[in-house]
Amino acid sequence: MKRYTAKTADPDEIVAELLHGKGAVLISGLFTDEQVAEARRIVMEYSAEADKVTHFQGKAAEEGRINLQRRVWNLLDKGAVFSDMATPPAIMAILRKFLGTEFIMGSIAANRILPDGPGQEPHVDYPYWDFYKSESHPVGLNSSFPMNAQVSVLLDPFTKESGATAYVPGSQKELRYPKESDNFYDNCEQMLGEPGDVALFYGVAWHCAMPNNADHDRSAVLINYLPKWVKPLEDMPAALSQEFLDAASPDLKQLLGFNYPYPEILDQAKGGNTEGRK
Ligand SMILES: O=C(O)CCC(=O)C(=O)O
Ligand SMILES: [Fe+2]
Repeated sequence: MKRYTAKTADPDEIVAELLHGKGAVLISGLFTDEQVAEARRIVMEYSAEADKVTHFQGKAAEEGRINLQRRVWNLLDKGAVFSDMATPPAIMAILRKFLGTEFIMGSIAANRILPDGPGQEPHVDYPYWDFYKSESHPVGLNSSFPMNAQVSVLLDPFTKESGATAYVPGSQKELRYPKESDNFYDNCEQMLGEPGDVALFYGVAWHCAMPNNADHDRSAVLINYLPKWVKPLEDMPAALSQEFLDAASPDLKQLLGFNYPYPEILDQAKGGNTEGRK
């Protein structure tokens, strides 16, 4: 996986790497230690109990260990630091090229895997996440243009031992769900990094969290980005207060879909409503 800093993260080079190269890059230096510590503190607090829906549990569900993988959803509501994590200028510049200038956010959640916690099953991410039912998607759909970008902001050391996200380099070039014969575990690399690093990847690359065999937690903020016309996974505007929405920065308003507010009742629209919701 190629490594960049905010200064060296050239958008054209990274877009090419996501589409035609390995499908994932690492970018360091986008957040301060204080921001990372604050985000981690909030994630730990909200995940003290295991009660939230999570995905791609694989064998862990059968083994009854799903309580060792925990989610915290709707992070924008849980601390101002997450608004900053969603909109670093270097990421915004790359994603404007990758997903189109008016791209949106589909979800911002944390994934915490406790010591001895299980890995996930290899998968692809939203909106392709149920591509094992490929017939439920349009005929001929392929990964030549992206309908997804994933950011993981690492909150703990991501090492082999702690279960850093694994992915198969190049697998983003063919859109399909991974299967047994792909020998995922023989062909994968891991997204190794330090707290505060960002792993940016094209979520059609086959990937999964790996088991946490370290003696510490392994958490990350997972942000899903989409082109403006893909239906987001989390209904963030509905889950946030009017006060939050009114105070949101222009970048955040874009990510929340205010710049492209469809569907609308066009019978009642006063024409050209591209300025956001009331
Ligand atoms: O936490 C990780 O390492 C990856 C999580 C992931 O891929 C997902 O939940 O979709
Ligand atoms: Fe995923």
